[in-house]
Amino acid sequence: MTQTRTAPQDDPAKVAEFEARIAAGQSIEPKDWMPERYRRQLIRMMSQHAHSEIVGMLPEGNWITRAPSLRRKISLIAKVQDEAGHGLYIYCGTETLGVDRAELIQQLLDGTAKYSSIFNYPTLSWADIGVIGWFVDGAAIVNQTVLAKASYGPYARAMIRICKEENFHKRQGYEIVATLANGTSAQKAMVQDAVNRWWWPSLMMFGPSDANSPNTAELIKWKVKRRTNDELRQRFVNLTVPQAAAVNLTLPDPDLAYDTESENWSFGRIDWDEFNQVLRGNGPCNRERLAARRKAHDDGAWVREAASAYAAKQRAKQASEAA
Ligand code: FAQ
Repeated sequence: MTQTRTAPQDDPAKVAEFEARIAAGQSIEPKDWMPERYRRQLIRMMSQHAHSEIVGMLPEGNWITRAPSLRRKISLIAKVQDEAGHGLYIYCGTETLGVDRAELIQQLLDGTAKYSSIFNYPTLSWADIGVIGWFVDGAAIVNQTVLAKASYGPYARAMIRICKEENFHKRQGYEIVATLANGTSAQKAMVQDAVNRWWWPSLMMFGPSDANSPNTAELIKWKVKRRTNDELRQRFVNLTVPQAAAVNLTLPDPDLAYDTESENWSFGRIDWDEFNQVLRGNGPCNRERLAARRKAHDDGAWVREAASAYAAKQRAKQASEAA
């Protein structure tokens, strides 16, 4: 882990005052003074999070037309729509740090910004939609419940609402999984296959191991992160193992074993080479996801132009009425 890097322009007395506020558990708000490095770290993490929500709509959106019943279709549309909303709250939160949303979106479209590795895997069957709700939203809840206590007020408050919605998402996913697991042998095989494919990428969502996480020490020090990547990954494993057993599905890890001393489920080695490949843009769907976002952005240009023209017209009208 790297040492805390303080930008040269930061006044040490102000940094000390800021860190005393953090230590006292106070929330940092947009107009409060903050070290430049804190601001940059938040922009990095929050914008990556917002991008993840937006790109995360794609694997599931792929199944809206093929959901097996009207009820499933309604919940999936609502879920995907919620994810757009989460992206918007977090982009708004990021803008409170003085950065323009258009700039952040451009970084995503240019391929210079990261988004969660998990969304670079394909959704091959309907069971994948259940398993995404169970694993991916389950992992997001573990991560974001803790972020709801982050030191930066706008981010923490966005997480409270988002976590409430993620709980519905997880339930709809687990319900699909439980239904398929209790279904025909073909349905059970389909859901087991989805579990096998999504388990390891879901563990990678929590980020590199603590020993290889350059940002964790600084973010923990400033109480943006309240738990390390490995701590949250372990919590997710501990919660998920009994959920898999309850629906008679197996997790694809022969090394899973309960350790009575630590009361944790120990698990096998994560394939970090695969993780790093996905981060470098070489996952199964990286190119497809970016191409889809670029197309959506281009197709939506007329909406942005119309909205700007309408806003300009309203401003002109208000100005002429005030004159
Ligand atoms: N994928 O030093 P660390 C969701 C990057 S939302 C890609 O450990 P940090 C909802 C990391 O950015 C899912 N990149 O970094 C949903 C850094 O790169 P940089 C997203 C990753 O920030 C459900 C480098 O590796 N959630 O699922 C990943 O301390 C269903 C070194 O890593 C959030 O973003 C990864 N998995 O910890 C939507 C939560 N892991 O910038 C649709 C907020 C690490 O230095 C359907 N974020 N990297 O070039 C966080 O909690 C943290 O930022 C971590 C990473 C834990 C993701």
